[in-house]
Amino acid sequence: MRVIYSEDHKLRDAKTELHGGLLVKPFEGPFRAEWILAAVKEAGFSDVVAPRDHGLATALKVHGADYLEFLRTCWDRWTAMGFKGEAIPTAFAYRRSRNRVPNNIDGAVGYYANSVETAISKGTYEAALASMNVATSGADWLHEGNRFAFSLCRPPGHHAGIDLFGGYCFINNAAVAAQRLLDHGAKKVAILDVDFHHGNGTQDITYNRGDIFFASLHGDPVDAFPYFLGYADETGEGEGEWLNANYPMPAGTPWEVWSAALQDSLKRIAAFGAEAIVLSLGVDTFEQDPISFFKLKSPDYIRMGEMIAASGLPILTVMEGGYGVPEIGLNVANVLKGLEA
Ligand code: SP5
Ligand code: ZN
Repeated sequence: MRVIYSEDHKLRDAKTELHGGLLVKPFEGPFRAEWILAAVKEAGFSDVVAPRDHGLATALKVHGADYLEFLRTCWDRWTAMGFKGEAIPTAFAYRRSRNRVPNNIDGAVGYYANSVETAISKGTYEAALASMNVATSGADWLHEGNRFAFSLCRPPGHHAGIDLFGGYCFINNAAVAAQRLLDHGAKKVAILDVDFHHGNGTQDITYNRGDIFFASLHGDPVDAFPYFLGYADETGEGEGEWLNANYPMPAGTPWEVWSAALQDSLKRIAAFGAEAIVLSLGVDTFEQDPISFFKLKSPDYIRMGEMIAASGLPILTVMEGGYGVPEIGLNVANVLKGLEA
């Protein structure tokens, strides 16, 4: 298992997250990648390399050019307004409003946001780019004929849509990596999202595409972030009809129930004829996660890896969420162990 990691994740170190009406220290911070890297090394995965710089060409196939330019310039435009805090939107394109991009950065932040807990801070764009390169470098490792890579992405990506940020995500690392596998010659790729939260950004990007099957196992959106997508009746459109599979599950869901959904998603991936799986791995399904409500235990992550590897496909694991407790490192290492077992 090759591990791809960039120190540049540290450039994303926001001071604020809007939570329960307060600006708190973000749940998503540099400590996460450090805990995960330490645990993965501790578990014997010692082939850790830095990513290559792949530029924006692949990202531009899944994100709008205007959106990437917004991410690049947001912090400077925000500080040029004289604002003292981090960039958090205050006004939105909403039902029955027009969808024109305002010139004013205060308005533009609202236009491009799908949720507002996530502040754009100094260095966010640079860290998001590094995270994307971590993912695409993993895709290249698979393309070179290897079966497994772990892209230790931070910030995460699965809530980032075509032209939307939020949920701690800015560039959709998994979608860009899948695009890179397709550009390398794969005809069909699956993205399997096992993060606790629905991969609304990935679904946005893949919903009408015939070359990517998207499956997401997550907390039911009637009760869980990101609330407005992730229902089981979202099945894809156009060339992507029947190529979107959502598995919403209730509070308290244990491994026995969760793993049945995983088994079903793997059947769908096989039926689709995927040539590779991009695994959007969040370990916020853990029973001790501070913002989630599933009940997976540390040994369950070994079985998760084993079940996914039983697909027989090459697997690029891309880091998404998982918060609060040092066990996130152990849980990630357990998935990697299960994959290679
Ligand atoms: C990548 C990823 O996992 N992003 C998740 C972003 C979630 N942000 C909002 C969380 C709101 C949680 N509120 C539940 C409080 C439970 N006490
Ligand atoms: Zn999550």
